[in-house]
Amino acid sequence: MSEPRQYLFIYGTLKRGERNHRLLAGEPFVGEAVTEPRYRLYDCGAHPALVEDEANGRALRGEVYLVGPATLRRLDILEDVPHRYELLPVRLHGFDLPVQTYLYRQDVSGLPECAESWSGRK
Ligand code: PCA
Repeated sequence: MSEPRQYLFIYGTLKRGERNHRLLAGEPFVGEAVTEPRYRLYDCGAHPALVEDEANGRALRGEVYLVGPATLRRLDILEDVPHRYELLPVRLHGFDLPVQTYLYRQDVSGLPECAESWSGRK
């Protein structure tokens, strides 16, 4: 049996118009999405970092794709899973199916915070 496709919420360099978007070529775009207000987004310069903050989080904007296993394997390498990011469930507003995102696993102290979304086109 072939591995199933998975819903993936992306919020950084994988978005449309950003530098790694080509890695999602051919994967179905599901729609724009907003997280539940339980996360925070920081700017590492070349890429953003999404972390959990259940008590004081914000609603963050991104895009959802239905991604196949071969693409997910390539993305895991790009995102240096499990050292820099880890693929974990994320809660999106009004989206009740299981969806994952690349949560940042490193220290964000001292990084500037993004309000609700990140752009690499500074
Ligand atoms: N790439 C992934 C995680 C952060 C990044 O820059 C994304 O776009 O969601």
